[in-house]
Amino acid sequence: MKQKIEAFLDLVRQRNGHELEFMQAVEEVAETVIPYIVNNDIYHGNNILLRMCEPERVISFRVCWADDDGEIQVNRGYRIQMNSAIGPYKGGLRFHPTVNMSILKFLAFEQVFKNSLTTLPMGGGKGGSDFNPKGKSENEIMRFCQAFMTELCRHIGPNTDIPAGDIGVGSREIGYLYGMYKKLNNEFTGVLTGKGVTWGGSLIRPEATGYGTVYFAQNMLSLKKDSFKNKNVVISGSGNVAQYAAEKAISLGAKVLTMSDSSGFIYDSNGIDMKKLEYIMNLKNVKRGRISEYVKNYPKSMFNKGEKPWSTPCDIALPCATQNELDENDAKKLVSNGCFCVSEGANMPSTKDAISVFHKSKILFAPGKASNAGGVATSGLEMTQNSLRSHWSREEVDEKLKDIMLNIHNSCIEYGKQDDGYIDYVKGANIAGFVKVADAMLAQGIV
Ligand code: NDP
Ligand code: 2IT
Repeated sequence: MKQKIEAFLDLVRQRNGHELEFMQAVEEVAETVIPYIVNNDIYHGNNILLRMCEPERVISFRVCWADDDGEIQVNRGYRIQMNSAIGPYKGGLRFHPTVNMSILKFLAFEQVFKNSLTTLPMGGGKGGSDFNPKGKSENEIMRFCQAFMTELCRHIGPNTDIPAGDIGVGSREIGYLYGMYKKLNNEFTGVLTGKGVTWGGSLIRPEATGYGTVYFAQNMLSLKKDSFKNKNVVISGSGNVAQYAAEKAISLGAKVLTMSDSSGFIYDSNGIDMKKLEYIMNLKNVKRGRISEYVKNYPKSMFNKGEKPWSTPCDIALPCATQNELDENDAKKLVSNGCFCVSEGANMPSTKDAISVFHKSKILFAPGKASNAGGVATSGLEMTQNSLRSHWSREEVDEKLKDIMLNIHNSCIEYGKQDDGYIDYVKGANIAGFVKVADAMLAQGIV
């Protein structure tokens, strides 16, 4: 089996060896899915996984815009249309200086499996730009979004490819992107998700990724007859996903001890309560400030410059910032300090070696493609509401989100339960995500 996996990875490496994040995502899937393919005749010999590793289409384009000083700036824009076997391409846009082909291909690849897990008819895609929104004026953000959309608009559409937010792209950016799409195409359609509620957005979409990450953790905990009540929770990030993961954890009776950004983490031994979280939301979403400012307002807390929160003793860890933010040593620290449940809000935040530590320690570990799928699932619900030209209540959407997260959890158990009863959620998510896409690809022939 090892040889088969290596032979497959060698083939993918020949084309993509320089794309480290993409190869990391492919390796994890290959190691769990190839043994399944080998034992299932209908998939064997059809090179389905190899086909899934090659994007159906990659679009790369120039984005020119003028900054507030009149200087002309040049950025690079991308859209990876990875797989459309089960629905139109669907996935977020990331604006961050580190964005490159490898990062977007890893995200698009993960998205294919994630979207399949949601049970909704969505293919996988991802896009973005190396544009850095930090320190830009409101007008610069708007002009960049407009310039980006003047090219992207030719490649997307409500039945073709439906982008949404990701790092650096929130409701403000979706607004500017949508406005430009509408102007260029002269149509009001559900071409983007994460829209404002007064113009086609869904209630709960902003909350959905963070809430879903906590719902997934709740499902894992319930197997051990446990819950969030009185648990110490460590969270990384302080953006969209981290904020609503914190809100849900607090509302379930947990004590949230940390949040972070790329400059360091804050530790509040008394717990970040709803009022303090409101301060963080205002700081990050309105003032666009740094998490270090928290300690000025709450002097009993601490800011740990340049550090990650994983050495903080806790019961539950929710990595909600970015890829590869939690390595082997971090995982060892978490486990030795008593952490027994990790639910990923970010995409691929744990390195391969970190996941090995979690698996060897037999703690509850949920990979992002399962546990953060609530965001894209609620995007799928936004698409449905747009098609129906209707609008569901908060309660209705939240119930559907809870149901979807429970379904994903059950799929992981179906394909990931080991002989000793331990649930390998990585294996479960990868195989369950693969099966639906593979069946559709087989039915649709060699295209
Ligand atoms: P935001 O832009 O709202 O927030 C990102 C947060 O992560 C910020 O606190 C940011 O800090 C921090 N961060 C970003 N890059 C780094 C880095 N290199 N090192 C340390 N911290 C970093 O993004 P989201 O909350 O939307 O996304 C967070 C994660 O969740 C990403 O992995 C994303 O792909 C994933 N995700 C998002 C979904 C969504 O619906 N938004 C859905 C599913 C997954 P700083 O401000 O300093 O950059
Ligand atoms: O990684 C993700 O799932 C997202 N950024 C959300 C994608 C979406 O289309 O809502």
